[in-house]
Amino acid sequence: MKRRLMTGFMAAALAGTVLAGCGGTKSAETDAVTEAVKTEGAKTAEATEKTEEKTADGAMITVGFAQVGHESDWRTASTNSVQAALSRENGIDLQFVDCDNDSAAQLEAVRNFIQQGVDYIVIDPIISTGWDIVLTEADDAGIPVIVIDRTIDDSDKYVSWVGSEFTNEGLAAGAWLEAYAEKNGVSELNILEITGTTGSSAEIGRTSGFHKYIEKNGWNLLDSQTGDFTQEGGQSVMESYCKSYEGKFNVVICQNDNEAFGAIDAMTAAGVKFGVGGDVILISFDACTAGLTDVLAGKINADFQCNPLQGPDCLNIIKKLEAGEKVEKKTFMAEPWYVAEEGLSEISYTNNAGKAVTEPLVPVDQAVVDAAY
Ligand code: GZL
Repeated sequence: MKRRLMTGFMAAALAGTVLAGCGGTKSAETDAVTEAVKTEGAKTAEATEKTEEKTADGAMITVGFAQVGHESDWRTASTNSVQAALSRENGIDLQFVDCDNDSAAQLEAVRNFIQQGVDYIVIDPIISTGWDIVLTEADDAGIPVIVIDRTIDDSDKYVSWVGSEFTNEGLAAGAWLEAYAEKNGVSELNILEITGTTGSSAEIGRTSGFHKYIEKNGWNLLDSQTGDFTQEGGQSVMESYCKSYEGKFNVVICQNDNEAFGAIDAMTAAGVKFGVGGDVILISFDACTAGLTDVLAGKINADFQCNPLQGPDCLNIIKKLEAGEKVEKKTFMAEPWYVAEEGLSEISYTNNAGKAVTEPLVPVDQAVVDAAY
């Protein structure tokens, strides 16, 4: 749905409505409304000119996309998916801003899109709070906002969100570790955690879900520090852990593959044996191609997918809005759980919606790696 262009006819109708509905003195009211019509008329002329300009360009729809940054393989796949779908061939003029994991820069990018008068704004929010004021500004400007991947938790002034159930990802990881430990006779779990960007819904959900299993089983969480979803972050935290907890840990959980790559480098340098047949169980999230390659090699024991491919969903939502159709407020991506060994074929747990679920575990072979994002 394009922002509605106030035609002369609509402005007159509006003036009629305002006049009939106000009850103030007629003459003052009439003057005020006449002024309003003049202003709307000027806007209409400008907007019409803009539309003609767009028509000359083949009616391109302008979309502003404020992306988290470029911190991980997952992010690269996310950016590529949106840029491939919101393309000029599909009638979209995409204004892309890489916000470099900087929340202030992301708010500024959205405000600039509002100033530019884009037709739609797409946001992958770095953190889940601090959004209501700028979303109100977009709403006042009549610009629909689509949110992808991470969630905005302090405002509902957006038309649609497409992403992952992060708490379920954490619950699934806990359920798998519980079953894996039981099957392999690991009675004591001493866990080191490397979390994602603090305050992102991905970090909040994965932490919340996995910690339910720590509490349920009395597992020993030795330490938890953020790796900010980067390989450098994962490596530096793991280097510190290898010094502080040498010989005391048997589980490392990283909240994305790039942190796991860093942890692998650090544990390898420290002579720690991890993965299949090792002393330390390594768990990760995202299941990008490089992550699944490490699962196939037995370096990562289990990798819980987070699906980055929301580009086609964005395009479909925009097409529906342009056609005046309703869109879903929330859409969850389908996400498999991958494992290095075939010992366990499924996990059962109560998901974040309170539903008892049983979900398959997918053993990784080369075909799975080749099909990864
Ligand atoms: C989760 C996504 C996270 C990924 C990381 O949906 O926002 O951010 O898990 C990425 O790899 O950096």
